[in-house]
Amino acid sequence: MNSKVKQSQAITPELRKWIVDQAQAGFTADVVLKSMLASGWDEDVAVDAMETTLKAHLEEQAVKKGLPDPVPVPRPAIDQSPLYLDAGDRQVHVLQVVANPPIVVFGNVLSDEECDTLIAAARPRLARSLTVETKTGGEEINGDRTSSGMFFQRGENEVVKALEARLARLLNWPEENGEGLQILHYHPGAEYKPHYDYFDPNEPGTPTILKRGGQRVGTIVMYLGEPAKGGGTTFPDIHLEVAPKRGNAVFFSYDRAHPSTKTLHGGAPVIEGEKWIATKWLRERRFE
Ligand code: PD2
Ligand code: ZN
Repeated sequence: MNSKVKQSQAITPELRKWIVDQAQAGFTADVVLKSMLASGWDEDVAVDAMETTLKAHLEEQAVKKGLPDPVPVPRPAIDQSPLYLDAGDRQVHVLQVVANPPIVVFGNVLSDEECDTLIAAARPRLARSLTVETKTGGEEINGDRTSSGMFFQRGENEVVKALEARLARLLNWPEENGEGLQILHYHPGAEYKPHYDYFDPNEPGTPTILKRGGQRVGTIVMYLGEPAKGGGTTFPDIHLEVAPKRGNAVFFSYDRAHPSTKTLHGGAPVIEGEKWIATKWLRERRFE
């Protein structure tokens, strides 16, 4: 058969469906191929159609099987591309939006005074950062995170209270679903290697962690103190780096605990100066 005829034998969705149906009915590749040849298909085209169709189908099935169901996530009201959002006691600026993964960079989330107050209250309570250890459900020092940090209790002081109410309104997510605010301090050389903020469903400690509030479904990282160089928040899957500008914040959400959310992110090494952030992680349900 010449190449002109081959070109006319397009692999249509109907043909793909027929091939998958035959395979599911238990016919071997040989039988399906013979059947295609008998109805006039060129052998090369038929073999190629079968290979690509069945491979794509198997991948689709694997992805479907491995993916947890999506859950509702916090959503700032940005459908109509507003420049500003009313966060109750403050007009927050919408600086940049990414659709997939859902990322919003905000400006004017905190005043300079609020940033200073949070840093001053956190400084005497800093300790080398721990991360939740999903193998056991406990906490451990993590070599991927060379910052030091502390947690505020929810509503612990007036600035924390005001900020938590502001974030709940900005992100349309109940205050009670938020973990306590975490403050992190990075010196030059300190970084937070790329990671996902959700708890890995395959780790044995995760079911224990999830009993309190369910999965994390969103993160907002707020910049309290800006380094002169380095220290951006990076999203390697989409080659994005958010500048750690004081008073600004980056928000992102993940509707399933899976890398397909493309929410891998990290804190790039600080090169010069100091970086201070406040992170609020948002859970599916009340976090008590
Ligand atoms: O400091 C950051 O930019 C950063 C990067 C990745 C913070 C977090 N993750 C976090 O607090 O989860
Ligand atoms: Zn993170």
